[in-house]
Amino acid sequence: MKITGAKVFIGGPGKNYVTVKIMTDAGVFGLGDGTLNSRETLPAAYLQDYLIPAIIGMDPRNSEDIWQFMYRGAYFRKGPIAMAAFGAIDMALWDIKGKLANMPVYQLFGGKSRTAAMVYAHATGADLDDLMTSVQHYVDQGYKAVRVQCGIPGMPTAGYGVSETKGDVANYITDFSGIQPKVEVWDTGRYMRYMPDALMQIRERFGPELKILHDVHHRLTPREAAAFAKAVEPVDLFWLEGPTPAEDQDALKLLRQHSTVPVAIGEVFNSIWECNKLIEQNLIDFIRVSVTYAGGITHAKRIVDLAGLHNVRTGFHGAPSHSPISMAAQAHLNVWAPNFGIQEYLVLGTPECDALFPSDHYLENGMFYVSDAPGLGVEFNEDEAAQYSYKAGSHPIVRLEDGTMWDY
Ligand code: CS2
Ligand code: MG
Repeated sequence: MKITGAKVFIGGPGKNYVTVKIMTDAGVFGLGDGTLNSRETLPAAYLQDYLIPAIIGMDPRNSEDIWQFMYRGAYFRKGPIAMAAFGAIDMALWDIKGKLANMPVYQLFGGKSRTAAMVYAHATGADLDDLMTSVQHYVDQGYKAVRVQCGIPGMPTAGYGVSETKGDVANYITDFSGIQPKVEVWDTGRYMRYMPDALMQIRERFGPELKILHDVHHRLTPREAAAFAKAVEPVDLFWLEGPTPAEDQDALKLLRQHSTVPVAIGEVFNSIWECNKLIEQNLIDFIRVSVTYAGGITHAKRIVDLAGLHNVRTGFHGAPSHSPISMAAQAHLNVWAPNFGIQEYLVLGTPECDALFPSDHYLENGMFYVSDAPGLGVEFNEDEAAQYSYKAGSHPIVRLEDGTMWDY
């Protein structure tokens, strides 16, 4: 059996999804996602210029060897662009494998460990009142877990994960009005003084059962993160995400010495080499990688297995930039992984998105149910795709009040 060709599409309803379709001489094809938010043309070029020409003629069933070929064969390894491109090919090969076996992909991992995967949604508010309304909206829909972010009084701009406009939960990250990034201004002191009490008010309003998550987005130093974690301990968070800059695997040691707050990190990691110490030294409780920019199912599954050995659970990234294909690949891992934790799920099921990517996967009462169709269980309607193309956009940046660049 041979790979005969592959195509790359960029676009989608309000999105720049990078979708790969791999064709074979057996008539079976596979779909993968290589979307790297606000840098989408780069994995697409890696795919078109280097990977696709090289894999034509290979046996698509040898997905492990093809992964090693892409990774080891590149000589210069890792990085989000390359790993997103590998991820797209790898997902498509697992899709093909499942279709050949006439089984949903989760069966190839070892079957179901649970009936469905708990997901969390993003509640956001320009202020705390607005945030409470947003949390209530998700609770009313049956969500068991909600991430909460709100505007900080006196902060020069809205702050991470917060819309400037009251009640707008949909699009606060990618800005398609141009390539020049919008600048947000950050003030650590105001955040640290305000947020612990705001989180406590949410806990008091919604009671002990709601799983409350909060994302710091890598903005605190190790000492500040330790102090913040101590301050939010009484809130009983499900997790505190990305308290420190992600590159430094030792940065969480201080926090661990001072607090028992569950820590999640990893949406910006693209390989096991960025989180192996964190996992092995028990510096985290949840690993946040995604199958898209952590090299696909083959590599993400290695991370999940390492995490499982050290009692670290999964919490795959599922920001709005992920396409339904990567969410499906993660859904198959979620339903199988013995150490599943939670899934971030924000691929809002708009009619346009469903028309482009028809599938039987579904969300009900805050739980994601995986499709039993062979492969990943997502179709790609190329007639629909014809109306979309790449739109240049930008990702905001963060500066301090004196102009210093900071972590977004
Ligand atoms: C966020 C992301 O989902 C999350 O937890 O941290 O929304 C992140 O801001 C975006 O993926 C950045 O592109
Ligand atoms: Mg995050």
